[in-house]
Amino acid sequence: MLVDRYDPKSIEEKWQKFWEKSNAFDTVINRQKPEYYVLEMFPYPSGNLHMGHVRNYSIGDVVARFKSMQGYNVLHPMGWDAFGMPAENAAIKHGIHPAKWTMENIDNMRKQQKELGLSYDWDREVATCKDDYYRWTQELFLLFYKRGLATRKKAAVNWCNECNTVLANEQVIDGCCWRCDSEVVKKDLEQWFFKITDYADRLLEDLKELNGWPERVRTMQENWIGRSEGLEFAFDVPSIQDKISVYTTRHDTVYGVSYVVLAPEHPLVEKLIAGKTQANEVRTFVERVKNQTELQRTASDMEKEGIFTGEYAVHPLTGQQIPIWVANYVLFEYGTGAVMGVPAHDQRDWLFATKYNLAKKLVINSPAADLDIATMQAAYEEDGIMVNSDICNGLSNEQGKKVIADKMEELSIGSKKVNYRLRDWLVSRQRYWGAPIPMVYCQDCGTVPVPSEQLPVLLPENVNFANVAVSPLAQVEDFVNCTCPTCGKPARRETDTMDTFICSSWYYMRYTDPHNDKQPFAWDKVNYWMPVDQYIGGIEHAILHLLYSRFFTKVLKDAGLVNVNEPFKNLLTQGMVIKDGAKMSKSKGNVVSPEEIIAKYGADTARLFILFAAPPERDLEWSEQGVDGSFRFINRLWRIVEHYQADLNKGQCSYNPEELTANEKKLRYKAHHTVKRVTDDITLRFNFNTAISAIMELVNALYLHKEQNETINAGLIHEVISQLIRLLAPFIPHVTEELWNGTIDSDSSVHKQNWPEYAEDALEVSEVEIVIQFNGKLKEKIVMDAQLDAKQLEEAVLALEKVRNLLAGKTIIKIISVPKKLVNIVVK
Ligand code: ANZ
Ligand code: ZN
Repeated sequence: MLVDRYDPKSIEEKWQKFWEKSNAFDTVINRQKPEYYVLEMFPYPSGNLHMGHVRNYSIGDVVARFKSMQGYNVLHPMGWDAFGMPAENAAIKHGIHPAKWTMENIDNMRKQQKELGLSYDWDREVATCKDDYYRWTQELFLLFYKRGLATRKKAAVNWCNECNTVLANEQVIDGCCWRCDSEVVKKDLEQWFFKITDYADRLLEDLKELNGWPERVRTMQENWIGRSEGLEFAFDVPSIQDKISVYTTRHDTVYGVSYVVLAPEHPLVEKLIAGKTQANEVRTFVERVKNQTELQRTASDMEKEGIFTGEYAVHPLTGQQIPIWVANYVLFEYGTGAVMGVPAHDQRDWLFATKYNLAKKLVINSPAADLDIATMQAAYEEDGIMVNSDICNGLSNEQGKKVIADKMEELSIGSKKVNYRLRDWLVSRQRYWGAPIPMVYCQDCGTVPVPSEQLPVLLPENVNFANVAVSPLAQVEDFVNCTCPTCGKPARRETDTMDTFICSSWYYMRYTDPHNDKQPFAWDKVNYWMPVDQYIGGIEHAILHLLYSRFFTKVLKDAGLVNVNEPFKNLLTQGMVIKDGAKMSKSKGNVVSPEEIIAKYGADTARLFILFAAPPERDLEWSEQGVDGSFRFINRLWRIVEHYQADLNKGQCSYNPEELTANEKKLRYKAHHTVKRVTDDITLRFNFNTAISAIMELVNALYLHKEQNETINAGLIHEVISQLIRLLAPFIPHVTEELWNGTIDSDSSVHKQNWPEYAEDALEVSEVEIVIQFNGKLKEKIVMDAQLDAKQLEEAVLALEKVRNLLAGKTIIKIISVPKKLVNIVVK
C-alpha cells in the first residue's frame, strides 16, 4: 500500500538498505547473457561530491540500470584514484597523515554516493593507494621495464616549484602546472620515462577505430600526437668538422635557406663558439633562454630572440655559406633540435630575419600574382610554383618536395622522416603519496628491479613532511637503505613515486578481477568484460588519462595480459554544471552541495533534475525552479499511481484492444508510443532530457484520462502504469521501487524487471495529419482517417470543400497520394 504523501527520506533510506542487503547489484560472469560494461571515471577522494560528480554518476547509473533491464549482464563499478598531491598537502598543512585523510574522504564520499542510490557493485571497489592495488601497479611498472618501455634518462624536464615535483608534458597546460596553475620551469634531471613514443603510430592509427568517441576528443589526441612527414638532412660545418642535422616539412623551400638555427641546448653550440670573441655573450644568451618557459619560447605573439655564433655551414645543394645562429624558438626536444631558416616562406623566420637583418630569398611564387621579395610584407606560406630553385624551377612545390627529397636521399645527404610531437611520458615524481617505483640502485649491479615476489615496496608510514625541498621518501633512512636483490650488498632504493596517472591507466581492468592476489587480473575475467562499452567523464581528460589508458592497454595486449586493442569503445564527455553563468566551483563561490539538495528534496529529485535539465554532453545550468519542478513532477507521479492503486493491487488482468473506447485507445497509443520514444532516446543518443519529457507527457495523458473517464479499464491502467514505472526506474530508482512494490508487485524489485516493450498495433493511430499540396506547395493540413489507402485518400481530399474551391478554374494533371502523409495535386 502506498501512503498518500510522497516522503523521499523514508523511501530512499529503506530501498538503499534493501539493495545493499540483497546484493542487488553484485555482478558475476554469466555467459548466457550479453555483457555490458559501463564506467564513470573514478574520482579523486577530495572529501565531498560536487554536482559534476553527481551528474557523471547519474548518467552512468541510468545507462547501467537501463541496460540491465534490457537483459544485459552489466558491470558498473566504482573506486578511488586515491594517490596524489592534495593528501600530501593536507599532511603538510594540518599534520594529518595522507593515508588517514584519504581513507576518511573515501568513507564520506562513498556514503554520499550511496545516498544517491547508484547501482554499483561495491564488492569490486578499488582504491589505488591500498597496497593490494599498488602492488600490481608496481608489477606493471616492472613489466614495462622488462619490455624496454620504462627507462631512466637525464633530460630537461618540466618542474613545478609550487608542487615541488616534475610533470609530464601532458600535465603542462599553456606553460602552467595542470594542478596548481603556477608557471612551469625546466630542470635538468634524471627521471623515469615510459616510452609512449614507441606507440605513437598505433595510438594515432587506432583513433580511426574509435567511432564511439566524440570527434573533438579524437582530434585533440591526433594533434597531441602530432605526426608530421618531412625530411632530415645535414649541413656540413667544415671549421669544426661536424654536421648540423635539421628537420623540415618544407624541403621544397631548401633553396631559400638564409640561416641555420640551433636550439640553445644543442651540444654543438659550445663547439661552435669555443675560443671565439663572442663566446661569453652567446653563453649568457643560452643560459637566459634555458630559463624561459616553453610558452615564452614558442607562443606566436612572443618576440623571437637569437644570437649569431660566428660560424657558417655549407648549403648541401648550392655550396653557399650559411650563417649559424642560436635562437629561443627552436626547441631541443623536437626533430633534431635545429632548423633551417627560410624567411620568405615561414612567418616566424620572416620576423626573425627582419629583426636581425638576415637575407630573404623568394623560392615559391604565388600562382595568382607574381611576388616580389622587396615589397612583400609577410612570409608567403601557401603552395605555389618554384622559382630560384635550380632544377626545380617551374615545378609545383608539392612536386619539388619529392624531387628534393629524392635527390638528397640519392646523395646520402638526407632522408625522409616521420616525426611526432608526442614526447615520452615522464612518470617519476618527487613526492610521498604515490606508488613507490620498485627499483634499487646497486654499486655493483647498477639499476636492479625489485623481484616480483618482494612486492609490494611498501610506503613507509613515518615520514617527515615538513621539509618540502627534499622528496619525503629520500629522508627515510630505513626506506632508502636496502640490500641489492641481485648481489645482496647494501644498495639504495629509488625514492621517487609514480605519476598517479599510471594508477588510473589500468583500474578499469582491475575491476574485472579486484580481489586477485596472484596477478593484476585473470585473462578470462578481463576479456569477458573488456573493453568498457561506455565510458563517461569530463573532457579535461581528453589527452591525459585517455591517452595514457590507451597506451597501457596496447602494452598489456602486447604482453599477452588482455586481448583488446582499445580500452573504451564508446566515450561520453559530459558537459559542465554551470550556475549564474560560471562553472560551479569552490573558487567561484557558486557551489550548491549535493547533500543540501538531497536533504531538502531527496536523491531522486536531484537525479531527475540533472538528467532532465540538459542533454549529457551539453553544459547544464543549475536552477532552483528546475529542481523544484522535478520534485513536483515526482509528487504528481505519486498521486496518480496512488489514485489507481486499488485497481492495480488486483493484479494484472487482460483487456481486448479491439474493445477499447476511443479514449482508452488514445491512452494505449500514448503509453506505447512513449515506450518507443524513451527506448530510442536512450539507446541511440543518450537523450535523457527528451526521454524524461516524453514520460512527463504520458503522466499528463493519464491525468487527462482520469478526468475524462468515469469507468476504469483495470487491464489497460495496469499495463500503462507498469510501463510508466519501469520507464522511470533508471532515472528515479527509489520512488519507482516504492511505487512498484506498493501497487504492481510487492514481491519483486522494479530494477529486476524487463524493460517495457511496445506493441506495434498500439502505435497504429486512428487519425493522422495529411499535408495537401498544389504543385508541391503547402496549401492545407487536415486531420483524416489513418486507414485510408492511396486511392481512398485521394478521393477524400478531392471531396473537401476547401480543396474544391482551390481547384476552381484549374486543370488537374496528376495526383500523388501517400497514405498517412500527403496528397500533392499537380495543376495547370
Ligand atoms: C624549414 C621551413 C620552411 C619550415 C618553411 C616551415 C616552413 P611540424 O609540422 O610540427 O613537424 N621545426 C623543426 N624542428 C623544430 C624545432 N626543434 N623547434 C622549432 N621548430 C622546428 O613542423 C616542422 C617544421 O617546424 C619544420 O619545417 C621546421 O621549420 C620547424 F617555409 O623547416 B620548417
Ligand atoms: Zn648489487
